Amino acid sequence: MAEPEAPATDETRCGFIALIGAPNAGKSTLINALVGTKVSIVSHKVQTTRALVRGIAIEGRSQLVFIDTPGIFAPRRRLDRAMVTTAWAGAHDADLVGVLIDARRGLDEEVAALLERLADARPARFIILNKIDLVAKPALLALAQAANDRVPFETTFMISALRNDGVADLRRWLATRVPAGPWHYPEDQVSDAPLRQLAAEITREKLYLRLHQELPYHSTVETVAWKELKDGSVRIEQTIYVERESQRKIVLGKGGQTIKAIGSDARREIAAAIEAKVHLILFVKVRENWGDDPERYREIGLEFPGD
Ligand SMILES: Nc1nc2c(ncn2[C@@H]2O[C@H](COP(=O)(O)OP(=O)(O)OP(=O)(O)O)[C@@H](O)[C@H]2O)c(=O)[nH]1
Ligand SMILES: [Mg+2]
Repeated sequence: MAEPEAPATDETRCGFIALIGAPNAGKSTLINALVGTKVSIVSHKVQTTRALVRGIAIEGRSQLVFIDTPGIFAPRRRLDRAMVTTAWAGAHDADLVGVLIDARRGLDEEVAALLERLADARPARFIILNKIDLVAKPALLALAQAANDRVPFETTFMISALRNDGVADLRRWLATRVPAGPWHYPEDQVSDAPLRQLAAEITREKLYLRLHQELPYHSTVETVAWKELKDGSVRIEQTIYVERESQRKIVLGKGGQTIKAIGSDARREIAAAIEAKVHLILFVKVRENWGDDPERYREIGLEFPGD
């Protein structure tokens, strides 16, 4: 009988794994499932993630640093361009790249264009068919074949990020694939985002969930003040920027109802995330063309693209 290979028990591993895909494929949902806690906001709308978000997980002796990226699509506005450029940069800098495909959507034009561009990308690639809870098995197999015909992938996973189905297998596989080396972050760290930024993202998520149509894409949220009070609670002030007075009215809602609801949803979640009582004060300001203001991009964590 062959001797089993001796495990290198004292060898640590650490690597960066970027998840890319079309908007709404479930990248952020998957990162949260892989990490085991919410590090990136999720909504049913497209273009929720705007900048690179890191989530960190430990699997055995391996530290896995996941990079959530904005969805990749044909950009129109300046903000779109910055998001898509950032997503590709995230993929290039990673040790491994996972391409997430919404299995129900399949290989449409947007996904095909993404695969084409990925064909000459350097890092090791694997494919993840997500949302398998919505699709029958034969269709999944056909989709896996079609994607691999376009670009050869190391392996294909079929998962449901929402139901946490197949996520543990993916994490175990990744733990064997990241390079040997020291961990980059302390063992208990799950994210590298500052709390101020996480708090702004949580409020933006609530905006996405409460507001309809295009409005969320014309707004951005910044934490402008953060003060720890004597009683252990935290007073947080945030500004929601919109582009027009009419949008400001919608965010405020009748008698301030909408902003109140957004504020109370956000306050509850921020309090849970930072484990302290939170007083959240929200301002809504009109800033025409904030989408062309370099300072707003810095706050989001994006490079300001030229014309
Ligand atoms: N049914 C089902 N829905 C899912 C699954 N994974 C994610 N979703 C849903 O898909 C929607 C988009 O999820 P996100 O995680 O925000 O997608 P994303 O790829 O990060 O989107 P962007 O940040 O806009 O690029 C949300 O409504 C999720 O609840 C899944 O496995 N099954
Ligand atoms: Mg996202």
